[in-house]
Amino acid sequence: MKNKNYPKHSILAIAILLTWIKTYVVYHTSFDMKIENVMQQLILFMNPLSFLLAAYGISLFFKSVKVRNRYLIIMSSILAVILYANVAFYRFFSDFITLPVLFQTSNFGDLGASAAESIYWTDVFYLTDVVLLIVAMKLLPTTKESAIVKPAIRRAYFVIAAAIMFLNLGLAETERPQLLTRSFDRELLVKNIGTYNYHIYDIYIQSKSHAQRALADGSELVEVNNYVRSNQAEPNYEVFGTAEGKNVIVVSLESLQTFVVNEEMNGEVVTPFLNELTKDNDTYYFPNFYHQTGLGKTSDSEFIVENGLYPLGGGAVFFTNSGNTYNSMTEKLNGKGYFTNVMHSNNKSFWNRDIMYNALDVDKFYDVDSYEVADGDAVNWGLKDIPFFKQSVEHMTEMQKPFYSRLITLTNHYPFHLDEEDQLIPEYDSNSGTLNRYFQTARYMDESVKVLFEELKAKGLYEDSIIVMYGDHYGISENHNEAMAQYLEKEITPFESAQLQRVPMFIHIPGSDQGKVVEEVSGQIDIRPTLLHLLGVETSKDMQLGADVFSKDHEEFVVFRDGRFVTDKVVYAGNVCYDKETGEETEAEACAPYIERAAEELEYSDTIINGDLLRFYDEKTGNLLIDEAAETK
Ligand code: GP9
Ligand code: MN
Repeated sequence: MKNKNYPKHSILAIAILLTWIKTYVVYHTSFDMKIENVMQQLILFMNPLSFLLAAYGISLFFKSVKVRNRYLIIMSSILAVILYANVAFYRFFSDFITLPVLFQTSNFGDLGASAAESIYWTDVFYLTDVVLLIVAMKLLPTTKESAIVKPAIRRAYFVIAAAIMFLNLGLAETERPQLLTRSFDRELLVKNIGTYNYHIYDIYIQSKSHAQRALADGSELVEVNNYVRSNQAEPNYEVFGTAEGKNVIVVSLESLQTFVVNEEMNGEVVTPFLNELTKDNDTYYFPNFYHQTGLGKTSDSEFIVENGLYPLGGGAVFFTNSGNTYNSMTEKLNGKGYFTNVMHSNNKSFWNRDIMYNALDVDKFYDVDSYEVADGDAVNWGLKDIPFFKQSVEHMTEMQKPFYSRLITLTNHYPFHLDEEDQLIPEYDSNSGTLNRYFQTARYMDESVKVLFEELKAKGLYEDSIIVMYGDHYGISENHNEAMAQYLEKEITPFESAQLQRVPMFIHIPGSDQGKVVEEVSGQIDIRPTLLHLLGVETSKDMQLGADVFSKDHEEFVVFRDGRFVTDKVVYAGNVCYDKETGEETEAEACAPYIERAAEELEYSDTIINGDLLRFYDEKTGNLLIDEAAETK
């Protein structure tokens, strides 16, 4: 055969094509990825390409044909192993590999046992591309000439690889905005940027937090500890322990904001059941309660509630710091003999929950696989809230008592679609379809909460439980300000935007007869100490930043993740100080003392998380586990 019929680098093209096609086939045959439209299919198809071009393209730097070929074979083998490792892992865990999982020794028991069962002899097919590549090398005529290409050509090659990568990222960004800043879900990442790029991204995120962790030696805790101890709020012993020994049911109300509670939309009551609760004898209702989440949305709210710390400013802490030591509310309740669990009918890797819940010490995660999703029972992001609550209560009947269950709802989620039979009120009539539908889904959420209460009563669980419910974060973003202004009949200033971050919070203690509307300005960060104190659990040694809302020491000062804050007198937003009463701009001095404190609080929280400092803290004794040298540093 004559050499010149073949371009010098046919073998490179063959290597790329083989692995590309194999990867795409594996996506479809070995992983269960939901592809919803042609665009997603296209992204899935193209996503291995940019990485393969770059990885195999390194061969263009080798002079010798032999070395180049060897490189291609080694690279193709490495990629085959990586992909196959994911396939085997997925068979058992229905998840893609992420670094912390490999470092979590507790997983290894499972891994070892499952490895054997997850491997079949037919798996040799995962090496098809490597084998074909070797065959192709044998068949193609070998050339004696140098394999090296002109730098200009090489440059052009890598420019094309980069261009494909940006095209891929661009398409992914239109399909799923903020994918890389927020992470969301491993499945979404793999679907959008591809397995290989996903691993690089994972290594980047994990090594960043590992580096920060390595730099910390615990000495930072001295200052943080002083701050936390000096802001400590003594429990109010009239309320302390009033729910001791009860089952704890904490419900995350997806995207529910306070502006719909006790309000109407075109004459329709939006949340009739919750409205009743606000006046109920057994319910504390908090109308001036704010969410404090960042990019991690629902997961951030979970993080706050569990740890009494702020989430991180960049990225979802559930992803970036899932390997940390925490002293979660779950861990404390485990210590009190509770069976702790989370119930959420979604893919378990969403928000990295499956990994993070290990760090939070959750006994069991009832994910989508614990639910039956019958035809017509799913909308938006998954199982509708009513069947979700029904099945969750069913699970509760079988739980060891007392239990602590966190239930995460899903139906009232952007883009707020509902099946016709679930639309209990008409849409609103603004120029924002999102806001228009929001009232309907909020109404559905209200109905579902009513069902939750009914089911708990029917199953005899109600009397022995305390039910805490909170809105996880806003549902209507500032993109809908115009429509929002129409509904509220006022202009949406930065002051109003901050006030729209109010989410409802309810603490319902059956038979308590203590219910009232608590006007105190408070936030999600206060839930942990408040709830633990109601359960009669001390928190005086805990490294948490919130305070018990029933305590006389509770300060009316809520810091948002982005530095805005609210007190009983002022709202600080858009670098402007507003009078809380009038919403008018007021003199800067009124906010000045708090600006620094808000920054300080966020910084202390970040320091704890980034440095993984709770590993240097003994929450039983309150001792700092650091040597004196570090302490005086
Ligand atoms: C996903 C659900 C919604 O499992 O919790 O997440 P969100 O988008 O609201 O953060
Ligand atoms: Mn949410």
